[in-house]
Amino acid sequence: MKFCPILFLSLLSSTVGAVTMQHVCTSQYVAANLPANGTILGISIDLSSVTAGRIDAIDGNSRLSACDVNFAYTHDGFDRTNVNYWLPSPANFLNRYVSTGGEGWNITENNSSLPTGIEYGAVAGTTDGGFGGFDVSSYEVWLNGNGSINWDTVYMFGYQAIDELSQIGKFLTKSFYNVSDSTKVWSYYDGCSEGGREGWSQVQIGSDLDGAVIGAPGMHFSFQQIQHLWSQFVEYQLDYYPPYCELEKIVNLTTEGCDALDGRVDGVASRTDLCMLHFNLNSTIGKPYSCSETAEIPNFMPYIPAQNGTVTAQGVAVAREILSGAHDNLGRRIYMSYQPTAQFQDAVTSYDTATGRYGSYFVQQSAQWVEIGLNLLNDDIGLDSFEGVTRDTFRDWIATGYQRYQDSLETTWPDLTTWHKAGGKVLHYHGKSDPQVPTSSSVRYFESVRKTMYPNISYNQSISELNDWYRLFLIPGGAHCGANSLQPNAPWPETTFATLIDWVEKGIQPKTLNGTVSSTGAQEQICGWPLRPFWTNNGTDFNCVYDQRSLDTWKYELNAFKMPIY
Ligand SMILES: *[C@@H]1O[C@H](CO)[C@@H](O)[C@H](O)[C@H]1NC(C)=O
Ligand SMILES: *[C@@H]1O[C@H](CO)[C@@H](O)[C@H](O)[C@H]1NC(C)=O
Ligand SMILES: *[C@@H]1O[C@H](CO)[C@@H](O)[C@H](O)[C@H]1NC(C)=O
Ligand SMILES: *[C@@H]1O[C@H](CO)[C@@H](O)[C@H](O)[C@H]1NC(C)=O
Ligand SMILES: *[C@@H]1O[C@H](CO)[C@@H](O)[C@H](O)[C@H]1NC(C)=O
Ligand SMILES: *[C@@H]1O[C@H](CO)[C@@H](O)[C@H](O)[C@H]1NC(C)=O
Ligand SMILES: *[C@@H]1O[C@H](CO)[C@@H](O)[C@H](O)[C@H]1NC(C)=O
Ligand SMILES: *[C@@H]1O[C@H](CO)[C@@H](O)[C@H](O)[C@H]1NC(C)=O
Ligand SMILES: *[C@@H]1O[C@H](CO)[C@@H](O)[C@H](O)[C@H]1NC(C)=O
Ligand SMILES: *[C@@H]1O[C@H](CO)[C@@H](O)[C@H](O)[C@H]1NC(C)=O
Ligand SMILES: *[C@@H]1O[C@H](CO)[C@@H](O)[C@H](O)[C@H]1NC(C)=O
Ligand SMILES: *[C@@H]1O[C@H](CO)[C@@H](O)[C@H](O)[C@H]1NC(C)=O
Ligand SMILES: [Ca+2]
Repeated sequence: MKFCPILFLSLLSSTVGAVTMQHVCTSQYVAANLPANGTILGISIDLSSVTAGRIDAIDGNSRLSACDVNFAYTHDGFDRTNVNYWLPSPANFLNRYVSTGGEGWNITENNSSLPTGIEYGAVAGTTDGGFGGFDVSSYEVWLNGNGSINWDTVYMFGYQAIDELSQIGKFLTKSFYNVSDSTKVWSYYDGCSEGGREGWSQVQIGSDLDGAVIGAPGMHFSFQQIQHLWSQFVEYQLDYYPPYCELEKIVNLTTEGCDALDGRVDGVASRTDLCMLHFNLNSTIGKPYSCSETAEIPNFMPYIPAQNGTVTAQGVAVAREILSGAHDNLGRRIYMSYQPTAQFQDAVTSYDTATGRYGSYFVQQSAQWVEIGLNLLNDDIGLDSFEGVTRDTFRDWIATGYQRYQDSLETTWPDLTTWHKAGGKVLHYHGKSDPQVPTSSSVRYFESVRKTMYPNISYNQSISELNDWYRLFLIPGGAHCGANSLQPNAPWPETTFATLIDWVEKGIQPKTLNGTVSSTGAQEQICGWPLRPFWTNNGTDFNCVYDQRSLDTWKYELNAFKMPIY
């Protein structure tokens, strides 16, 4: 017995059987439940930094309350990393812990990623990576004052900070709720985009987690950053800067033209692979377009005026070259591109109000990558011109990044034996119309893991072995880490964390994913790779089919490189 009955009753008024938040959500109680210095390699927690505050209703929902815990730790007295954990009330705690990640150059999304944990009775955590606060992006501290790379930043961003977040978080979770040694605390990771790359980093280092939900991972890091610049470079080479509306019209017409290829006319092009095989972009030439004006989104999208016109052959040539993907001067393939029906977001052009002309617009993150990550420019304005750049430069930029960051950011290690042997599960998803991370990069990695880990058995057998612990789902019509405004009838999986929990804790294998249609709220199933969705009986019967010719469209030989690219 932990409590004598009289003390028990006096402590608890309404929630009989559980300790209340008031009792445990204090900085003293939290500090007493943190790992002592040296328990986790190299980590010393600054106990004077611990704060704990109650959040009584998350997003206005009084069922969801949490203890908001913040503190800092150092590595043997050097540097300083801040972490933030939300802990569910003892009554709602379900023996779970989850680490979350960031996006872009950020390792965190602040506390916006934490409610998902609370909803499922999990302690949820996020870290600032040691970069100087939750409002500091990694790129701000990438370089030392003398211009050399700050490898502490790179490795913390690459994988170390999330691993430490998990280790401290799991310790705190057990200790805070008095979980007995014989009771398991299930531990997870959940993240998308850069957060998806961070998830793979944890799986690849064999982190001691039970499962990971990984969305649209920005893995193949050196390729991914340079890929963002490819669309702009195409416009530069073809010397045509299409109004964004023209490109969006091409996307809409592609979706329309490919809608029926999946066997159901519903405004969703669920089979971008068949689209690639059968749709001729030239059919969009001459079609009228018009758009209203769009406000600037700083660092992301320029101001776009109201515009109208007809799709031009030049616009189609730009679209075709973007979709064909980066090639070097000899025509050898450098990387894969987005699927047809993905918005041409990287190709957005800036509008000069003085001249009324469109020109190039550099995606800030990737311009910064060339400037800071590759450290190749001698000024501090970032990449803002392609003067002197050729297709071979693209290959060389990638080769430089690949070599420099192979063990920190590339995140494509294909041998997951440690993770697999420990029983870890991975639920990996990726929107089929993702305009920021090529969907095929997820397929490429899945296939690399399959071939690396199961080289000696048949294809079907290897898929079945792999699917016991790693499943990939391509989301029809899905955009980057969310539903697609251009295909509102497409499903988006809203319950991936719940699905992973069921898989890990109850052994329920997710053969398909639950998706919610944004326009209607209807539920639809999403097929697991390599099966593809196909409707028969005039769009009434849903099937997940095997289609070799379609599967072949997802495979690319990156023959501009002599190194293996996983
Ligand atoms: C752990 O180390 C930190 C930083 O060196 C120090 O501030 C703190 O007092 C130490 N904690 C304990 C319990 O010794
Ligand atoms: C979440 O973090 C922001 C700062 O990023 C803060 O203003 C806000 O109060 C926090 N929300 C809660 C519920 O703690
Ligand atoms: C996190 O919150 C801080 C304010 O505390 C804000 O400056 C910063 O932009 C936020 N970062 C993200 C990624 O939302
Ligand atoms: C990254 O963090 C910075 C600083 O907190 C913030 O201004 C920016 O919006 C964040 N970017 C993304 C993509 O979240
Ligand atoms: C650059 O600065 C870093 C951090 O201060 C230091 O460790 C490194 O030795 C310096 N490198 C050179 C070449 O001065
Ligand atoms: C854990 O045990 C301690 C000591 O018995 C007690 O004070 C505390 O309330 C317990 N915490 C929880 C969450 O049950
Ligand atoms: C593309 O389709 C979307 C969704 O139907 C619509 O909102 C948008 O205006 C269309 N864009 C163009 C350029 O026609
Ligand atoms: C598309 O049209 C261009 C001329 O505008 C032509 O050169 C090209 O061969 C056509 N492509 C296809 C696939 O029809
Ligand atoms: C097209 O845009 C011009 C201004 O650029 C405007 O005068 C004209 O009315 C617009 N036409 C249509 C059909 O929207
Ligand atoms: C595959 O077969 C080769 C040759 O028989 C053997 O050397 C290798 O260990 C096998 N690999 C695995 C992963 O079983
Ligand atoms: C998926 O949806 C079905 C109903 O369509 C439901 O029974 C099931 O609980 C859902 N699974 C998850 C993990 O949400
Ligand atoms: C097929 O379904 C569409 C609606 O999705 C309907 O308009 C059409 O009449 C159906 N065709 C047949 C042959 O039933
Ligand atoms: Ca369709």
